[in-house]
Amino acid sequence: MSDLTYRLITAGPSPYGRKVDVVLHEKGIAFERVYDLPWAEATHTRRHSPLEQLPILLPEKGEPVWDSALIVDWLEIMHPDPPLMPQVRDARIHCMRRRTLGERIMEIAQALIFEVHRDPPAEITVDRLTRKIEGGLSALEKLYDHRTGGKLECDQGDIALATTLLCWEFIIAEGISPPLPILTWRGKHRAIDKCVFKMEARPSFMKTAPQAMQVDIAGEVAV
Ligand SMILES: N[C@@H](CCC(=O)N[C@@H](CS)C(=O)NCC(=O)O)C(=O)O
Repeated sequence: MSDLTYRLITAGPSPYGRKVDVVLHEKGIAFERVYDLPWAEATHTRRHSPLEQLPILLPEKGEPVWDSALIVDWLEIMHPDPPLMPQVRDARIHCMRRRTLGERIMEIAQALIFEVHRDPPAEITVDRLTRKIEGGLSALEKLYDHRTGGKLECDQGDIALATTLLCWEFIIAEGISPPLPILTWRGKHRAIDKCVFKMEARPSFMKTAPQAMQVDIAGEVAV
């Protein structure tokens, strides 16, 4: 355990927040979670992030760190042990590719869900976004077929992929997203399934299951 303490501004269902939460757990870093809602009047997010987005990591001393990818990189520099990024060049690049795909398909899925909620959705946009996710998943399947993660049991690529896919499962179960075929991934990609199956059994994933948030009229949140 490190003796530095942190606050993590996050939201119960946020896959980006969960990614950081998992990294903090994997590295054994003490922290306190603060739940927030970025678009509420009383939000804390606006005070700490120029992008008005969570997650935000607040170190005891020093500047807030915002954006999940930057937070994960920052934590890797500040708390290198245990490493979540391979040291050896090829394994490192492999991990960076997997992490980028895992993160981007989450963002594209978010755009797709917004689009299908529009009345009426633009079919051309839905098709394009669906194709991008399909492309991302097949690229990930190929990479996972030849995963060269070095000696690490769990790396940043695995965490990005699993937090994204488990988020899709959660938001479909909660009725936040319709069960779009492209987002119902389980059982369709052998190597991806294997990775997520392994990740969700880790204590860091078991302790950070996504949660629905209740929002009160003043925009304050409780879990
Ligand atoms: N690229 C950002 C995306 C974060 C993000 O989209 N967070 C959502 C909550 S899950 C948010 O704060 N949305 C409010 C907004 O975009 O204004 C990251 O990885 O941290």
